[in-house]
Formats: sequence, C-alpha cells, structure tokens
Amino acid sequence: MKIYFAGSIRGGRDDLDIYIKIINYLKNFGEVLTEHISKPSLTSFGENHTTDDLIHDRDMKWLESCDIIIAEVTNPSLGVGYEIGRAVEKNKKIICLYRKQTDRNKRLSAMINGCEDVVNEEYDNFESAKRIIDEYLK
Ligand code: 6IA
Repeated sequence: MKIYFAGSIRGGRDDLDIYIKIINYLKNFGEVLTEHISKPSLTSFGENHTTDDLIHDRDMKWLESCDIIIAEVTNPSLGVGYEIGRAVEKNKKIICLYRKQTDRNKRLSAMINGCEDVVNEEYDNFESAKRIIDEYLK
C-alpha cells in the first residue's frame, strides 16, 4: 500500500515529533511516499537544493499514485489543505488526524471538518492516533 502522509512544513514545525511517530507507525502498513516530512532538517526555512515547482510537481505525482492520504492537520498548513483538496478531486481516501486542543479558539478549519469526502478523526495522543490508523489501515 502506498501511503501519502501530509503534515505542516512552512506552516510550522511544532508537531514534528508526532509526525515522526506517525510516519514510523505507518511504515508497518506500506510505503510512506512522503517520509521526508519527518526529517528534522526540513525546516520551515527550506530545502535549498530544489525549487518550489519541483516540490509541487513531485508531490502531485505521489498524491496521484497513492492509495490513501493520512494528514495530520492540527497545525494549520496551506500546503496540507491544498493537498487534501486536490486529493478529494482525485477521489482518494483521506483520513485527517486532529489532536484535541485545550484552546477553544484553535479549531480545525470548517473546510476540512465540514468536507464529507474526508474522514475526520480527533485524537489525544500517539496511542489513540495508532488506534485510528489501525482502524482504517488494518
Ligand atoms: O504549506 P506547507 O509547507 O506547511 O505544506 C506542507 C505540505 O506540502 C506537506 O504535506 C508536503 O507534502 C508538502 N510540501 C511542502 N514543502 C515540501 C517539501 N519541501 N518537500 C516535500 N513536500 C513538501 C520543501 C521544503 C520547503 C521548506 C522549502
């Protein structure tokens, strides 16, 4: 199974630790096409040896070829939102994982939460994220 993991890069890297754990867990179920998202060296300042055009076109090819998208959507990211929208157009299976927030002002975008073509799941911690992943990937 080809898995496309989406997580914030220029939107901010505060959730990198949970991305690393999720990506490592996803590897039990198949090939994670976007493993680089878990690289600490990939900062919000950038990767110098490539261009945005190449990044976009490569990611769109991976999105096209994947069987499922797992998006960690707690940290808002334009790129992740764009990927989800493009994946909906391509009739892909999309699971969004959103970590419950104590700050009531921080809520998942209605454009994701209200999209009936996306499975939206809230989780508390990595253990509960694993249970959700098991439910959809096993
Ligand atoms: O807007 P964001 O940067 O937060 O968007 C993050 C999403 O877009 C991720 O799910 C990735 O799939 C994709 N993406 C954005 N930038 C890259 C990238 N390198 N390499 C691969 N996928 C990317 C660019 C690094 C950048 C800081 C120059």
